[in-house]
Amino acid sequence: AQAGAKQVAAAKAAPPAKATRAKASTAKPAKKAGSRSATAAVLEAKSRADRAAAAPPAPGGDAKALQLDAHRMVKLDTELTTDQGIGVEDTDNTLRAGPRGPSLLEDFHFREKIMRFDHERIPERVVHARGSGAHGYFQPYDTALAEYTAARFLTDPGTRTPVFVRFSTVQGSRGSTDTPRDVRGFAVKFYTDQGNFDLVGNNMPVFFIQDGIKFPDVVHAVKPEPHHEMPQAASAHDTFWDFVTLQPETMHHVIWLMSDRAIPRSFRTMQGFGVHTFRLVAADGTRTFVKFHWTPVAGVHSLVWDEAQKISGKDPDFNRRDLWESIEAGLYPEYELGVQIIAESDEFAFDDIDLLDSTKLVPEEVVPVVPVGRMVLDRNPDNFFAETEQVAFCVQNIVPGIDFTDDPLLQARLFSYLDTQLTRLGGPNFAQIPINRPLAPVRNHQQDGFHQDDIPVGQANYHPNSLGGGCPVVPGAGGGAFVHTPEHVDGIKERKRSETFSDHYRQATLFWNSMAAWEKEHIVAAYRFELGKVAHRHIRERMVEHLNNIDHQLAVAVAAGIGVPAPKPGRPNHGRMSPALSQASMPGSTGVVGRKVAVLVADGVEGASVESIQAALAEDGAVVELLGLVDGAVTTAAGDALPVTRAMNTVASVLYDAVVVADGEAAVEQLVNDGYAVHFVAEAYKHAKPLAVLGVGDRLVQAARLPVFEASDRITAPASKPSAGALDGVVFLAAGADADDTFLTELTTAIAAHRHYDRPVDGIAA
Ligand code: HDD
Repeated sequence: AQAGAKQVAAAKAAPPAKATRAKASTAKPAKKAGSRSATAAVLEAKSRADRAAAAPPAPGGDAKALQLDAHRMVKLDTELTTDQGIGVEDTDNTLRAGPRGPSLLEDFHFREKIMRFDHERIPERVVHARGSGAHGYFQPYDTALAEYTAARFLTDPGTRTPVFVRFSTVQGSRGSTDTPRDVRGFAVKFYTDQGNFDLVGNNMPVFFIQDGIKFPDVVHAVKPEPHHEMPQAASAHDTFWDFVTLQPETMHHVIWLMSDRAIPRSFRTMQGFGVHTFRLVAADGTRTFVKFHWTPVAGVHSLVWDEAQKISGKDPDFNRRDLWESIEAGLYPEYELGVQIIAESDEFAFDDIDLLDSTKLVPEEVVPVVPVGRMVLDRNPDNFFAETEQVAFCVQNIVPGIDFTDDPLLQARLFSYLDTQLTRLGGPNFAQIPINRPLAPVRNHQQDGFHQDDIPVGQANYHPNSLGGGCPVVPGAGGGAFVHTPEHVDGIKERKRSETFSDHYRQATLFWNSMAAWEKEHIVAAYRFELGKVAHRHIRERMVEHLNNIDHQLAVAVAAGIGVPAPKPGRPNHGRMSPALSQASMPGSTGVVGRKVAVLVADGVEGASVESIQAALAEDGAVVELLGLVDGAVTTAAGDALPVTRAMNTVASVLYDAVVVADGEAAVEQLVNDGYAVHFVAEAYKHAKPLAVLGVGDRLVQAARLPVFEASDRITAPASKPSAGALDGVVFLAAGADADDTFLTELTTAIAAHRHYDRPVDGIAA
């Protein structure tokens, strides 16, 4: 693990590499094709050109990309055909009896084109319908896990296993927004040389329910209500809170849902968890329990709720765009895989934790998370539908060296994922869809069904056979096959929950106790918001009773916001904490990489300070955009043209991580007189974002009536600025001064800290 940690440090120190794989559209145009066979040649050449343009393949890492090559359809420099490969004469006019006459049934091109269009949609996922995917690779740091598992992809540091990851929201439909208060899916498909391993996790380490038979109930309750199909992408409604208040096992997950974990800033800045306890199985058959954790190197960062709601309107694709643009810019999202390893003999060693109960976590302070490898997402899909929509994650997909446990939630999932793909992807051959195809060879006697894409050759389609040479041969335990862990099973057949699953509050209390003050404030506000949308008073009251079992102060604070009488003191708080549960414990190590900074400019701006800040931040990996009152360019005080990235009114402060207000008398005067600019600054401040105020730019900050100017020294002497921390993330540069190293360090420190929640924000008009 130590060696692993060193490698992480080295990897972090290295600057992010640029995307190397050439896109199809950048391949050199080939000679114009004159016939069908020439078209095929062009396609083949394109595919080759793509491959040639790609970086020298890393061992294993690009294997999936090469496999997908065979399926890529490149349209550049080709001619339009029907699905049968027949050249099309005209695709703009139907075949008619005269220019004004009736259309003819004979028009096979028209009928095929419309038929294909009519059937473009497939059923969306019943949950996790909205998602975004990316390709990448996983590489273990060292061989440390070999003691515990026979899974080669986890133990051979020389192998980069290709992965496809899909992040998702749970409640909303495919066309909903990226930033509701919701759990996020974090599903990873490892294309290992021993077959596909799917780790289908979430960004929270626990789940709502303990037994999968309750999954339809919790999903029905949270989804839009059946009579009017409202609300979309929200849990703030009666049926959800009716269900959870009647099913107290949900309480631990619900408090996570009320925390900022439910509104991640980016897929790059959220954790992932396998949730269940799985098993690792060593080559000699030794078994241990394991819990999987993904930790983003960029830290765990979230939005604030007001901001999240506004983003839903300003840019519903906020997280999706961020993932796509980061990868295009070569700022590859990266996550460290960590494991909590628990000896089988310790199964019952934990006070009030049953390892088979997915509503419980094992605190890191009790069992440390050992880093074992890293995952880098370095390539966007070529086609959303073909890859991100058609990828089929199945919890049942595991490889030798990993095994399941008897967690009743996990056991139910083993059925559900395979089953749901039949409807979603139209038949049993979905594993043949390119994105789902394993890299390991597939040979068996499964056959036929809708969309069979392979052509099985030979007479024998059964086992045992002699007509097909006895093939495929069953490799058996000694031949590297998956062998289910031998386990003694003994019990009475009954529908009964274990007594060890019966505590529903103590870990919710642990979570609450572990939060920083600002996290607690956000949790109280979230409960108030959600319950404030619940029309039935008895449901609100029931929830306050549950909260009282978690923490009395929490219950009182929530009750005061939702018109429910404060409860009498309930169960005493056990006082235990797990500091690792707080987001504050995971600031990340990548500084300002990938942070989006808006610089507000107008004609008359002091160009020098803007340009040096722009260059310095870009150098550190931030994405800097100059926002003008209109698009085009502004003229600096020195008379130069400074191009702006876009007009301010096409975006909003909620789409940025930090704001810089430029210097320049004339420029600032225009900004002060522009309501949108004033609002931009006020809103960014309210959302606890870092602000840099250059020279007379402080007038815009004053116009926004930010409390940072209540202290008179801050108004009169911004040049004698104290440290960034002392001003809660607001840094000043004196008029006409150079953006020197001290200033830039203050600014980058403030941006790297992400948010400055300790600042006063009451009464900010934004
Ligand atoms: Fe599930 C999708 C995560 C419990 C049934 N689930 C789905 C996805 C994720 C999760 C990330 C989206 C995969 C993708 O991107 O395609 N689900 C979880 C986690 C759970 C969990 C972390 C608890 C630990 N799920 C769960 C249960 C059941 C399901 C208990 C049913 C008994 N989940 C499904 C599903 C979905 C699904 C209906 C919908 C689409 C799909 O599978 O492919 O089968």
